[in-house]
Amino acid sequence: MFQPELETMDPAARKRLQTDRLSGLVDRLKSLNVPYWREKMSSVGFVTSIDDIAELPFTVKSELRDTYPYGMLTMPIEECARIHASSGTSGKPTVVAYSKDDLRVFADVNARSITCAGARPDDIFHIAYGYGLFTGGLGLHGGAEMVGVTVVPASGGNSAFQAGLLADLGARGFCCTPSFAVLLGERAIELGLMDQIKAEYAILGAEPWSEAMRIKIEEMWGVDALDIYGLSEIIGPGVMMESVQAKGAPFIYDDHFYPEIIEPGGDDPVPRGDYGELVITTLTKEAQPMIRYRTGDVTRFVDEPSACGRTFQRLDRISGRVDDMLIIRGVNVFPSAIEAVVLDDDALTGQYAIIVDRREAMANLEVRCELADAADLPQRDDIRDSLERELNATLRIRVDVVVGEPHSLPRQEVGKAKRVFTRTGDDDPIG
Ligand code: DLL
Repeated sequence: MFQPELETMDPAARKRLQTDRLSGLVDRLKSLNVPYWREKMSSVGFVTSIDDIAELPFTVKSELRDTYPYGMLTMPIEECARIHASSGTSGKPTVVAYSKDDLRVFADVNARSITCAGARPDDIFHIAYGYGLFTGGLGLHGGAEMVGVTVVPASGGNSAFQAGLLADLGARGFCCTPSFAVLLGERAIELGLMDQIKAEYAILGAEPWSEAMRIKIEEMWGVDALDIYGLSEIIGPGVMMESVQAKGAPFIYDDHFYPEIIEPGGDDPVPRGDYGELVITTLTKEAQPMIRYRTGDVTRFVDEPSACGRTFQRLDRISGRVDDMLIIRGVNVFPSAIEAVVLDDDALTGQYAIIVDRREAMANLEVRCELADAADLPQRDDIRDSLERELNATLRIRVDVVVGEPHSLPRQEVGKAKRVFTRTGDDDPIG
């Protein structure tokens, strides 16, 4: 463990720490002479227990846009140490600022996460998340330096070159998006490099992925594939992480990021263990704290102690975003549920695209995938029929499946995988 005392803290002691941190944060925010915080905190009283958090107002993403770029800062921008940003869908990016201490916490939680995956200081660690305004590259990088590994700051893209680096430089661990891990694996196999690659763990996140995808990546690479979650508004990567001993239910580092789960679209908590929207309060962020930030990500609490001894609260891996949930003829469908079925079929590569066909009043769902081996082309119709049956049974709606030839679907070299496309006209949305 990177910070064993903090990571195995007795839950009652951690609750006292959370209360102290929240009450200190609320006092500080109430005393600020910043218009955004004056208004946000105007009706907030003093906090005497972490459970008082339910009385605080929520924060939503549009507030970051409305106060662009620096309206939510609690300190002058000149005193901040770094800025990151995520590209917005409507023009302006979402800007987030870090103080020096925020960067130390950012590095700490990523060092915890890399250690959770089994990293040791003598490892070579390959970072294939984008460096730059995106938090992935620099976030994992700061953590990796704290652990003391030798960092290969490869950044995103250029999969063939990166496969060569992994083979030549001897990385024991690497990190990237799960979709890039598949692309990189395909390249390594095509180039005959897989046998030379000695990686033992992969730290994957920044986009939703399924348990079936984990199995595929673990088999492809011979690694432990572990889920890391985070978002720029809260800090970046390192908000949640799985440990090797406790796959399936990542920890949320709740000494820094306090979680609640509420009804999607509503304001009340769901019963403990039910799925809902993850809401996070930053207990230690200085430059740009977030009070009850509605992440839009769907998960649930998993109240099982972990074999690794860490005592943070655990959550289910993120099933998707509230706004990515497709509603097809009244049935709620998460893209990750489709992914799980597609990946279960060994005849397919695991690449897929979901097309929501809205040309008629009732939306139709089409799933495109591709054969792993051209030798299976004569069986293509049987493979399609069996996948349609599986998808119908799992999702309880009719799905049209198209099985393409090997490599017929586009691969994405950089950024988060786009899996869902909408069809409104006659053009093919995937092009
Ligand atoms: O994606 C930070 C990050 C970098 C996380 C590297 C993990 C690894 P944003 O660009 O702000 O930050 O996007 C955050 O991505 O609200 C989720 O919807 C999604 N997301 C991130 N990690 C996961 C994950 C980074 N492990 C948004 N599983 C979040 C599912 C994830 N979704």
